[in-house]
Amino acid sequence: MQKGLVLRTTKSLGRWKALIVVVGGALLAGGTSAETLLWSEEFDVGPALDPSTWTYDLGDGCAVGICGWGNNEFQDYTSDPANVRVEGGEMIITALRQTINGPGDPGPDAYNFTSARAKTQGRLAIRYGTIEARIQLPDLADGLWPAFWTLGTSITSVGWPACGEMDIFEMGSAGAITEGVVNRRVGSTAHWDIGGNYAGYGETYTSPTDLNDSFHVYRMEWTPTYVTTYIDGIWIWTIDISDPASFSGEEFHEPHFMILNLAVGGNYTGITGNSANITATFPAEYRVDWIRIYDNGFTELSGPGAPIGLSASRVGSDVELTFDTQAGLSYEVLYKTDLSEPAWSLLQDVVGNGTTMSVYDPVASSAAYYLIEAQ
Ligand SMILES: [Ca+2]
Ligand SMILES: [Ca+2]
Repeated sequence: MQKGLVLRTTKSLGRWKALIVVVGGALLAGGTSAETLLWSEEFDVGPALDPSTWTYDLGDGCAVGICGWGNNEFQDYTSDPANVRVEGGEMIITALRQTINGPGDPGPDAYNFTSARAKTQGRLAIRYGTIEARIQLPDLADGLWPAFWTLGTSITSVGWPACGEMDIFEMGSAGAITEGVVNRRVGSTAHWDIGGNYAGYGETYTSPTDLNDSFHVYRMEWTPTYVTTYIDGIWIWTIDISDPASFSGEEFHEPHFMILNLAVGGNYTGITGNSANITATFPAEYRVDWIRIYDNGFTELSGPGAPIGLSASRVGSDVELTFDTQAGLSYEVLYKTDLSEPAWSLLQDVVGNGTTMSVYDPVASSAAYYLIEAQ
Protein backbone atom coordinates (compact mmCIF):
# COMPACT_ATOMS: atom_id res chain seq x y z
CA MET A 1 0.00 0.00 0.00
CA GLN A 2 1.28 3.41 -0.89
CA LYS A 3 1.13 6.26 1.57
CA GLY A 4 1.58 10.00 1.42
CA LEU A 5 4.65 11.94 2.37
CA VAL A 6 4.01 15.45 3.56
CA LEU A 7 7.04 17.36 2.40
CA ARG A 8 6.21 20.70 3.95
CA THR A 9 3.54 23.27 4.40
CA THR A 10 4.30 26.81 3.51
CA LYS A 11 2.97 30.28 3.04
CA SER A 12 3.54 31.97 -0.25
CA LEU A 13 2.61 35.13 -2.02
CA GLY A 14 -1.00 36.09 -2.27
CA ARG A 15 -2.68 33.69 0.09
CA TRP A 16 -1.99 31.11 2.72
CA LYS A 17 -0.88 28.03 0.84
CA ALA A 18 0.00 24.50 1.70
CA LEU A 19 2.36 22.49 -0.44
CA ILE A 20 2.69 18.77 -0.12
CA VAL A 21 4.04 15.93 -2.14
CA VAL A 22 2.64 12.46 -2.22
CA VAL A 23 4.96 9.63 -3.18
CA GLY A 24 5.30 6.02 -2.32
CA GLY A 25 6.77 5.41 1.10
CA ALA A 26 6.09 6.05 4.72
CA LEU A 27 3.66 8.61 5.98
CA LEU A 28 5.63 11.36 7.67
CA ALA A 29 2.89 13.86 8.31
CA GLY A 30 3.71 16.11 11.21
CA GLY A 31 0.95 16.39 13.77
CA THR A 32 0.03 19.19 16.12
CA SER A 33 -0.71 18.85 19.77
CA ALA A 34 -1.57 21.08 22.70
CA GLU A 35 0.87 23.92 23.46
CA THR A 36 2.41 23.60 20.04
CA LEU A 37 3.08 26.34 17.60
CA LEU A 38 -0.02 26.90 15.51
CA TRP A 39 1.10 29.79 13.37
CA SER A 40 4.14 31.95 12.92
CA GLU A 41 5.31 34.89 10.90
CA GLU A 42 9.09 34.73 10.68
CA PHE A 43 9.45 37.54 8.11
CA ASP A 44 11.70 35.35 5.98
CA VAL A 45 10.32 36.56 2.64
CA GLY A 46 10.50 40.17 1.51
CA PRO A 47 10.78 42.90 0.57
CA ALA A 48 7.08 43.55 1.27
CA LEU A 49 4.86 42.03 3.94
CA ASP A 50 2.98 38.91 2.87
CA PRO A 51 -0.42 40.18 1.71
CA SER A 52 -2.03 36.89 2.74
CA THR A 53 -1.43 37.91 6.35
CA TRP A 54 -0.96 41.67 6.42
CA THR A 55 -2.72 44.81 5.45
CA TYR A 56 -2.31 48.41 6.55
CA ASP A 57 -3.99 51.41 8.05
CA LEU A 58 -3.07 54.34 5.83
CA GLY A 59 -3.07 58.10 6.13
CA ASP A 60 -3.84 60.35 9.08
CA GLY A 61 -7.11 58.78 10.12
CA CYS A 62 -9.24 61.58 8.69
CA ALA A 63 -10.55 59.28 5.96
CA VAL A 64 -12.08 57.04 8.64
CA GLY A 65 -13.34 59.95 10.72
CA ILE A 66 -10.61 59.94 13.37
CA CYS A 67 -8.01 62.54 12.35
CA GLY A 68 -4.81 61.84 14.26
CA TRP A 69 -6.08 58.27 14.67
CA GLY A 70 -8.27 59.30 17.57
CA ASN A 71 -5.27 60.28 19.68
CA ASN A 72 -3.95 63.51 18.11
CA GLU A 73 -1.01 61.62 16.61
CA PHE A 74 1.23 63.43 14.13
CA GLN A 75 2.16 60.76 11.62
CA ASP A 76 0.72 59.78 8.30
CA TYR A 77 0.78 56.02 7.83
CA THR A 78 1.95 54.60 4.52
CA SER A 79 2.79 51.19 3.11
CA ASP A 80 5.77 52.66 1.28
CA PRO A 81 8.95 50.55 1.60
CA ALA A 82 10.56 53.55 3.28
CA ASN A 83 8.08 53.09 6.14
CA VAL A 84 7.58 49.32 6.21
CA ARG A 85 9.64 46.54 4.69
CA VAL A 86 10.83 42.99 5.27
CA GLU A 87 14.60 42.67 5.29
CA GLY A 88 17.11 40.39 6.98
CA GLY A 89 14.38 38.20 8.43
CA GLU A 90 12.66 41.14 10.11
CA MET A 91 9.75 43.44 9.56
CA ILE A 92 11.07 46.96 9.90
CA ILE A 93 8.64 49.82 10.52
CA THR A 94 10.46 53.11 10.06
CA ALA A 95 9.20 56.46 11.31
CA LEU A 96 10.53 59.35 9.26
CA ARG A 97 10.49 63.09 9.57
CA GLN A 98 8.75 63.66 6.28
CA THR A 99 5.76 65.66 5.17
CA ILE A 100 2.92 64.12 3.23
CA ASN A 101 -0.03 66.36 2.61
CA GLY A 102 -3.17 64.44 1.98
CA PRO A 103 -6.76 65.49 1.58
CA GLY A 104 -8.03 66.92 4.83
CA ASP A 105 -4.62 67.61 6.31
CA PRO A 106 -4.86 70.93 8.08
CA GLY A 107 -1.49 72.20 6.90
CA PRO A 108 2.01 71.39 5.78
CA ASP A 109 3.39 71.50 9.32
CA ALA A 110 0.73 69.43 10.99
CA TYR A 111 1.76 65.98 9.87
CA ASN A 112 5.47 66.13 9.22
CA PHE A 113 6.14 62.49 10.05
CA THR A 114 5.41 59.22 8.31
CA SER A 115 5.32 55.71 9.71
CA ALA A 116 3.41 52.44 9.31
CA ARG A 117 0.70 50.42 10.99
CA ALA A 118 0.48 46.80 9.88
CA LYS A 119 -2.47 44.62 10.83
CA THR A 120 -3.93 41.19 10.15
CA GLN A 121 -7.51 42.45 9.81
CA GLY A 122 -9.47 40.35 7.31
CA ARG A 123 -6.57 37.88 7.06
CA LEU A 124 -5.96 36.27 10.42
CA ALA A 125 -7.99 36.45 13.60
CA ILE A 126 -7.31 34.78 16.93
CA ARG A 127 -9.66 33.80 19.72
CA TYR A 128 -7.67 32.76 22.79
CA GLY A 129 -4.07 31.66 22.54
CA THR A 130 -0.54 32.62 23.43
CA ILE A 131 0.94 35.30 21.21
CA GLU A 132 4.63 36.12 21.30
CA ALA A 133 6.72 38.56 19.31
CA ARG A 134 10.44 39.29 19.34
CA ILE A 135 10.81 43.03 18.98
CA GLN A 136 13.53 45.68 19.03
CA LEU A 137 12.50 49.27 19.60
CA PRO A 138 14.27 52.52 18.80
CA ASP A 139 15.13 55.19 21.35
CA LEU A 140 11.69 56.62 22.06
CA ALA A 141 12.69 59.94 23.60
CA ASP A 142 10.69 62.00 23.16
CA GLY A 143 7.48 61.28 21.37
CA LEU A 144 7.64 57.82 19.78
CA TRP A 145 4.80 55.46 20.68
CA PRO A 146 5.32 51.84 19.55
CA ALA A 147 2.67 49.22 20.18
CA PHE A 148 1.73 45.58 19.58
CA TRP A 149 -1.99 45.15 20.18
CA THR A 150 -5.27 43.63 19.10
CA LEU A 151 -8.73 44.84 18.16
CA GLY A 152 -11.91 42.79 17.93
CA THR A 153 -12.90 41.91 14.42
CA SER A 154 -16.35 43.32 15.26
CA ILE A 155 -14.92 46.85 15.01
CA THR A 156 -16.40 47.07 11.53
CA SER A 157 -19.91 46.60 12.95
CA VAL A 158 -19.91 47.82 16.56
CA GLY A 159 -16.99 50.28 16.51
CA TRP A 160 -14.50 51.05 19.25
CA PRO A 161 -14.39 50.39 22.17
CA ALA A 162 -17.27 47.89 21.90
CA CYS A 163 -15.03 45.70 19.71
CA GLY A 164 -12.53 45.38 22.57
CA GLU A 165 -8.82 46.18 22.49
CA MET A 166 -5.89 44.42 24.14
CA ASP A 167 -2.55 46.19 24.23
CA ILE A 168 0.08 43.49 24.54
CA PHE A 169 2.54 46.32 25.04
CA GLU A 170 2.93 50.00 24.35
CA MET A 171 5.70 52.38 25.35
CA GLY A 172 6.38 56.09 25.24
CA SER A 173 3.84 57.39 27.76
CA ALA A 174 3.81 60.96 29.06
CA GLY A 175 4.36 59.70 32.59
CA ALA A 176 7.39 57.68 31.54
CA ILE A 177 8.81 60.74 29.77
CA THR A 178 8.30 62.89 32.88
CA GLU A 179 9.97 60.29 35.08
CA GLY A 180 12.88 59.72 32.71
CA VAL A 181 12.02 56.07 32.05
CA VAL A 182 10.52 56.30 28.57
CA ASN A 183 12.76 53.49 27.27
CA ARG A 184 12.07 51.33 30.34
CA ARG A 185 8.34 51.50 31.03
CA VAL A 186 6.05 49.00 29.32
CA GLY A 187 2.28 49.18 29.57
CA SER A 188 -0.49 46.66 28.88
CA THR A 189 -4.13 47.70 28.86
CA ALA A 190 -7.57 46.39 27.96
CA HIS A 191 -10.21 48.71 26.56
CA TRP A 192 -13.89 47.82 26.24
CA ASP A 193 -17.47 49.05 26.38
CA ILE A 194 -19.89 48.95 29.29
CA GLY A 195 -23.37 50.00 28.30
CA GLY A 196 -22.17 52.59 25.84
CA ASN A 197 -19.39 53.90 28.09
CA TYR A 198 -15.65 53.43 27.71
CA ALA A 199 -13.86 51.17 30.20
CA GLY A 200 -10.16 50.45 30.53
CA TYR A 201 -7.78 48.61 32.82
CA GLY A 202 -4.01 48.60 32.50
CA GLU A 203 -0.76 48.20 34.40
CA THR A 204 2.86 49.09 33.69
CA TYR A 205 6.21 47.51 34.35
CA THR A 206 9.38 49.58 34.55
CA SER A 207 12.52 47.68 33.60
CA PRO A 208 15.74 48.39 35.53
CA THR A 209 17.50 48.77 32.18
CA ASP A 210 16.68 50.40 28.87
CA LEU A 211 14.66 48.20 26.53
CA ASN A 212 15.47 49.96 23.27
CA ASP A 213 18.20 48.82 20.86
CA SER A 214 18.01 45.16 21.83
CA PHE A 215 15.44 42.45 21.16
CA HIS A 216 12.88 41.47 23.78
CA VAL A 217 10.05 38.96 23.74
CA TYR A 218 6.59 40.36 24.36
CA ARG A 219 3.96 37.77 25.24
CA MET A 220 0.23 37.65 25.82
CA GLU A 221 -1.59 34.64 27.26
CA TRP A 222 -5.30 34.76 26.51
CA THR A 223 -7.63 32.07 27.79
CA PRO A 224 -11.36 32.07 28.60
CA THR A 225 -10.30 32.87 32.18
CA TYR A 226 -7.69 35.61 31.92
CA VAL A 227 -5.48 37.77 29.75
CA THR A 228 -1.95 38.33 30.99
CA THR A 229 1.18 39.86 29.50
CA TYR A 230 4.91 39.47 29.96
CA ILE A 231 8.14 40.94 28.71
CA ASP A 232 11.01 38.43 28.69
CA GLY A 233 8.93 36.30 31.04
CA ILE A 234 8.44 39.15 33.53
CA TRP A 235 4.79 39.68 34.41
CA ILE A 236 3.21 42.99 33.41
CA TRP A 237 -0.55 42.72 33.81
CA THR A 238 -3.51 40.38 34.18
CA ILE A 239 -7.22 40.91 33.68
CA ASP A 240 -9.75 38.31 34.80
CA ILE A 241 -12.28 37.77 32.01
CA SER A 242 -13.85 34.61 33.44
CA ASP A 243 -17.22 36.27 34.14
CA PRO A 244 -17.78 38.61 31.21
CA ALA A 245 -21.34 39.44 32.23
CA SER A 246 -20.02 40.98 35.44
CA PHE A 247 -18.04 43.67 33.58
CA SER A 248 -19.53 43.62 30.08
CA GLY A 249 -16.35 41.98 28.85
CA GLU A 250 -17.84 39.82 26.14
CA GLU A 251 -15.53 41.55 23.65
CA PHE A 252 -12.62 39.59 25.16
CA HIS A 253 -14.25 36.33 24.14
CA GLU A 254 -14.52 37.22 20.47
CA PRO A 255 -11.90 37.01 17.68
CA HIS A 256 -9.30 39.76 17.50
CA PHE A 257 -6.76 40.74 14.86
CA MET A 258 -3.19 41.89 15.53
CA ILE A 259 -1.67 45.33 14.93
CA LEU A 260 1.91 46.60 15.11
CA ASN A 261 2.61 50.29 14.71
CA LEU A 262 4.98 53.10 15.58
CA ALA A 263 3.11 56.36 16.21
CA VAL A 264 4.70 59.78 16.55
CA GLY A 265 3.24 61.96 19.29
CA GLY A 266 -0.34 61.66 20.44
CA ASN A 267 -2.27 61.72 23.68
CA TYR A 268 -0.44 58.75 25.21
CA THR A 269 2.88 60.58 24.83
CA GLY A 270 1.48 63.87 26.03
CA ILE A 271 2.91 65.53 22.93
CA THR A 272 0.15 66.94 20.76
CA GLY A 273 -0.39 70.09 18.77
CA ASN A 274 3.23 71.17 18.39
CA SER A 275 5.44 68.66 16.64
CA ALA A 276 8.52 70.70 17.64
CA ASN A 277 8.27 68.86 20.96
CA ILE A 278 9.10 65.57 19.21
CA THR A 279 12.79 65.18 20.02
CA ALA A 280 13.28 61.55 18.98
CA THR A 281 15.91 60.73 16.39
CA PHE A 282 14.71 59.87 12.88
CA PRO A 283 14.70 57.54 11.05
CA ALA A 284 13.45 55.43 13.96
CA GLU A 285 13.15 51.69 13.38
CA TYR A 286 10.72 49.28 15.06
CA ARG A 287 12.02 45.80 14.20
CA VAL A 288 10.08 42.55 14.55
CA ASP A 289 11.99 39.29 14.18
CA TRP A 290 8.96 37.01 14.52
CA ILE A 291 5.42 36.64 15.79
CA ARG A 292 4.23 33.23 16.97
CA ILE A 293 0.89 31.91 18.13
CA TYR A 294 0.73 28.84 20.36
CA ASP A 295 -2.28 26.71 21.15
CA ASN A 296 -3.23 26.95 24.82
CA GLY A 297 -6.01 24.42 24.51
CA PHE A 298 -8.65 27.00 23.62
CA THR A 299 -7.10 28.64 20.59
CA GLU A 300 -9.12 29.27 17.45
CA LEU A 301 -7.54 30.86 14.41
CA SER A 302 -9.73 32.08 11.58
CA GLY A 303 -9.54 33.98 8.31
CA PRO A 304 -7.83 33.06 5.05
CA GLY A 305 -4.43 33.36 6.73
CA ALA A 306 -5.23 30.66 9.31
CA PRO A 307 -3.52 27.24 9.09
CA ILE A 308 -5.62 24.55 7.45
CA GLY A 309 -4.08 21.42 8.95
CA LEU A 310 -3.47 19.77 5.61
CA SER A 311 -2.63 16.10 5.44
CA ALA A 312 -2.40 13.64 2.55
CA SER A 313 -2.54 9.91 2.19
CA ARG A 314 -3.05 7.24 -0.42
CA VAL A 315 -6.46 5.61 -0.38
CA GLY A 316 -6.42 2.82 -2.90
CA SER A 317 -5.35 4.44 -6.15
CA ASP A 318 -6.48 7.90 -4.99
CA VAL A 319 -4.78 10.57 -2.97
CA GLU A 320 -6.93 11.85 -0.13
CA LEU A 321 -6.31 15.42 0.94
CA THR A 322 -7.82 16.41 4.27
CA PHE A 323 -7.93 19.95 5.60
CA ASP A 324 -9.83 22.16 8.00
CA THR A 325 -12.30 24.58 6.44
CA GLN A 326 -14.00 27.69 7.69
CA ALA A 327 -17.56 28.54 6.80
CA GLY A 328 -17.64 31.52 4.50
CA LEU A 329 -14.26 30.83 2.90
CA SER A 330 -13.62 29.06 -0.37
CA TYR A 331 -10.58 26.95 -1.18
CA GLU A 332 -8.89 26.25 -4.46
CA VAL A 333 -7.24 22.84 -4.52
CA LEU A 334 -4.45 22.94 -7.13
CA TYR A 335 -1.99 20.30 -8.24
CA LYS A 336 1.11 19.50 -10.25
CA THR A 337 2.75 16.21 -11.01
CA ASP A 338 6.02 17.92 -11.90
CA LEU A 339 7.19 20.88 -9.86
CA SER A 340 8.99 22.31 -12.88
CA GLU A 341 5.65 22.87 -14.56
CA PRO A 342 5.04 26.60 -14.59
CA ALA A 343 1.39 26.63 -13.60
CA TRP A 344 -0.79 24.88 -11.08
CA SER A 345 -3.88 23.12 -12.36
CA LEU A 346 -7.23 23.28 -10.63
CA LEU A 347 -8.34 20.02 -9.11
CA GLN A 348 -11.42 21.24 -7.29
CA ASP A 349 -13.07 24.25 -5.68
CA VAL A 350 -14.24 23.63 -2.16
CA VAL A 351 -16.74 25.76 -0.26
CA GLY A 352 -15.81 25.67 3.41
CA ASN A 353 -18.43 24.62 5.92
CA GLY A 354 -16.52 24.82 9.18
CA THR A 355 -15.57 21.16 9.26
CA THR A 356 -12.63 19.03 8.16
CA MET A 357 -13.21 18.14 4.51
CA SER A 358 -11.60 15.72 2.09
CA VAL A 359 -10.77 15.91 -1.59
CA TYR A 360 -9.82 12.86 -3.65
CA ASP A 361 -7.47 12.89 -6.61
CA PRO A 362 -7.29 9.77 -8.77
CA VAL A 363 -3.64 10.51 -9.44
CA ALA A 364 -1.84 7.88 -11.46
CA SER A 365 1.71 9.11 -11.10
CA SER A 366 3.95 8.26 -8.19
CA ALA A 367 4.40 11.89 -7.15
CA ALA A 368 1.95 14.74 -6.87
CA TYR A 369 2.12 18.19 -5.42
CA TYR A 370 -0.86 20.01 -4.01
CA LEU A 371 -1.48 23.61 -3.20
CA ILE A 372 -4.52 24.88 -1.35
CA GLU A 373 -5.37 28.54 -1.42
CA ALA A 374 -7.89 29.90 1.05
CA GLN A 375 -9.71 32.98 -0.12
CA1 LIG B 1 -18.86 45.22 26.49
CA1 LIG C 1 12.70 36.53 11.59
